[in-house]
Order: sequence, then C-alpha cells, then structure tokens
Amino acid sequence: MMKHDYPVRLISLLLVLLTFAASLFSCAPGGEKPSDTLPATKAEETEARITADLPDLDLGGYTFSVYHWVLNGGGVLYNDLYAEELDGDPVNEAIFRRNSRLGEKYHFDISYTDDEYNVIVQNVRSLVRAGDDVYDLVYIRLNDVQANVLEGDFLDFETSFRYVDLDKPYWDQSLRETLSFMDHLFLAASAINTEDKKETVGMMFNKQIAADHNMPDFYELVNKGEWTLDKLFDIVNTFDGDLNGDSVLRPGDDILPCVSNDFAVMSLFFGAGGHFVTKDKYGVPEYTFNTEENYEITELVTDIMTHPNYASTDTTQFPADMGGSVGNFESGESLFLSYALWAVIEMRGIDTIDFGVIPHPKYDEAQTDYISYLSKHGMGFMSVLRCEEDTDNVGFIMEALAADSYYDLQDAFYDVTLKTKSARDDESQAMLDLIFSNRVIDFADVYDFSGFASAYLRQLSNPGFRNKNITTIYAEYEKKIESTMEDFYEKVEKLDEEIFMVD
Ligand SMILES: [Ca+2]
Ligand SMILES: [Ca+2]
Repeated sequence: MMKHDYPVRLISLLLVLLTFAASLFSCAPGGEKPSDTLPATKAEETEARITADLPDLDLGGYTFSVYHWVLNGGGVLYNDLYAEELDGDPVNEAIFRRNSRLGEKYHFDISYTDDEYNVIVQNVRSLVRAGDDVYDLVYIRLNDVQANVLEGDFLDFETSFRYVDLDKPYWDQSLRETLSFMDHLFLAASAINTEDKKETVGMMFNKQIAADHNMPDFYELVNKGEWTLDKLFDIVNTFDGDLNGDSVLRPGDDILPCVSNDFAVMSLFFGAGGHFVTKDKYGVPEYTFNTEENYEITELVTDIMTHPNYASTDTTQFPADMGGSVGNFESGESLFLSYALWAVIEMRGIDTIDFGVIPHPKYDEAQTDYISYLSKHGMGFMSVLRCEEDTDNVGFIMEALAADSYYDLQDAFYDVTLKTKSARDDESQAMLDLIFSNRVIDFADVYDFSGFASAYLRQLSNPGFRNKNITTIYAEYEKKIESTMEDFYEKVEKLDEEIFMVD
C-alpha cells in the first residue's frame, strides 16, 4: 500500500517555483497558457465559464482521501487526483495546479492511497461492513466493481450529495445514463478523470497514406454524417496497398487499410448503435441483444474484420518485432488504427507519421450520433462508500474538482492527446469533442451477465467461436443470460429494501 500526503502549502511553494521556471522558458513548446483559454467548441457552447454553484466554505483543513486501484503496482497513465511533484507533463501540471488552487480557496488537502485491483475490492467490502469511512472517494477498476455495487457498498450519486449537481456538463451525461439503473447511480464519470478518456476508442488515420490513396477528407465525411460501416467496408475491400506484388496484404510486407486488436469488434458494434442491454422507462435493464438490427450490425462488422485486407493482432500473424497493430500504425504501414486513445498518447514521441483522429463509423447515415465505446479493463469510475459520514465535504470537494477540471485538466489532456507532429489540427480537437461527448459502455459489458459480452468480444479470435456465427453463440448463452438477469433483479430489489429502504 502506498500513501502520499502533502500539505497544500508545500504544493503552493512548488507552484511559485514552477511559475518562475515557466517564465524563463516561456517560448518552450507546451508552455504555460492562460487558464481562461477555452477550446473553440466549448467557447461556442457557452459564453461564460461554467462554474459550480458552491458557497464560499472554509473546510477547515479537511483531508480528502482518495483510494484507487492499480494493476501490478501501476496500470494508470495518470494519477488524476494527485500530483506529487511537477514532472513537466501538461496533465500532471493541470492536476497539480487544480489541487493547489482549490485547496487554498476552500482549505482542504488531498491524500492518495492505492491498492491492487483485487485487494481494493475486498478492502472496500470490509470497510463498509465495519462502518469505516477512512476513504472519501474510491475508484475500483470497472472490470472488478460489480459485486461491490450490487452488495450496496456505495452511496447513490443521484440522492446522497447536496452539493453535487449531476446536471452540470462536467458530470458525464451519456455515461450517467449508461451506468444508472432503477434511478440509482453508484458509479459516476466526470471531468475530474482522464483515466476513462484514454480508454475511449477512436480511429486514428495516417494523413500521408490517405492522400497517397486518394481517400476522401475524413473530417468532412464525419461532419456530414456520412462516415458509416459501409464506407469503412468499401475502403478495406478496395484498398490497394500491395507493395510486394503477391496479391495479398500482409503486415510487414504491405500497406494495410485497417489494423486493430480484437476489441475493434466492440468499438465497431457499439459505434454502429448495437447493444446487449436496453432499459425500460423505469430504468430497469433488459437483455435485448436478440434483435434483427444487432445481427445485421454484427454481420457488417464481421465482414469488415474478417476481410483478407483487414489485420487484427488476434487473428492475423504480425511480425514478432512489430509491436502489434499500434506498432504497425506507428511505422506508417496502415491507413487506420482502431484503438483506445491511450495509443495516441503513447505515440506522441513519434514524429515520422502525421495522423488525425475520428470516431468509429455509424451504422448508416440515419443514425443520429457517432458513438464511442470505452474499455472497462483500464479504468474505474468514482464511487463513495455507503458508510461515508461526511457527505457534505465529500460532495462539495467532488463538485469543486469536477467544475475546475472541465477546463484546465481537460484542455491539458487534449493537448497531450494531440501532441504529435501535426495531429494538433483544429479538426482533431473537434473530433475529440465529438468522441467524448457521446460515449457508452454497455450495461452487459460492465456486469457481464453470463459471460455473453466476453464471448461477443472474442467471437473472431477464440477458436471455440470462430466457426460459429453470432446467432449460434447467442443461442448457447440465452438460458444462462435469463437466469443471471433474474439474479440481478433480485439483488437490486434486496438493495432497495434492505439498504436504501425503498418500497
Ligand atoms: Ca470520510
Ligand atoms: Ca503483399
């Protein structure tokens, strides 16, 4: 277990030193920028900066303690809550400045503790049973948090905090919708975190290859609402990248139209409006995968990903030293890379390729919005222990942090995400806005009822599924899905009756 606890005063001193250093190197790339500079899209959205409606409280030196998962001691790209020292990274700097600014204004400190992803699950359970509210804000990895939610370990964001205004845009509205059930929200997403943003998927494209192959202007295609699965299929199907003239496209030999790992099945399916679970008007989740529409989307996605020109690291042989699909894209050997956005951050040191980012395609032009999926394996959402006594302070600090992070921290994250040779174009920023404004994660992927969501993910890569179509795979899971859904309803009912005292 690691614990860091630094007083705000020390942070302030470091901040003074940093500001001095920044003034010495003010022409350095990535230098300080005025905090009132908003991204164009946000400026268009609203004339005035959106602020939290909070009274001017003095929290009397309250220590806001954060408890966060890690994987083998690491696994998080940024510690979004806590910056121990300045390391020259814009995101780190934004977190550091945010905490100093708010800590001074409202008089509180932040402490941070982490534990392995499986240990934290058990510890949270024990703390709640013991009524120990030592931690104010808890992050368990989304892949591991199901039992804690259903056993009632967390407070409901919708009703528990008088200072939290979930309707404000710095609370993620599409994920609020996705993660809630029967009027409860136990896991919340907000501007405080970059962790969930970097796990959100996008399609990176190589601008030089696009020009060489007379591709349409992808930004324009997206903006006109014409970026669809059919368009992607056409590109994959007709792409001429055969450099060695053997009439097949292979990673290492040729230029490929699109590379990914098997997660692209999910990114493309959900991007096209597919779903496992929908909710009825009372917010009750129902397993509704078994529809014509979902099978049609799956068929299109499968047509794309099993096309001989498409290369997925889970089904295609990549050269061993290539670094998979990300490495293939980095070395300028593919037009598209479908991946989580952390790949873009990883690529920021690379100056040999020039690339942009767009969302995954829609099913057809009639689909209203582009939808971006996110992976549950590398991030967790905010939760507060059910035994928390200090809901006023905890709610107040969460609200203050979220409102502040909506500008400086998110701007810094954009900066880092786009900080490649020349992917920092205005269009890319607008595309990231588009991606982050409509993100989903399916309820069935979060709770993995009966394991069908996992089977869906591995349908092309797992040898047990590869020769079956999705209708057959679903039929094998159907009975088990029904019983796990019944089990879920029973648990929620128990939660309502015994813990939240709802009739
Ligand atoms: Ca507490
Ligand atoms: Ca070839």
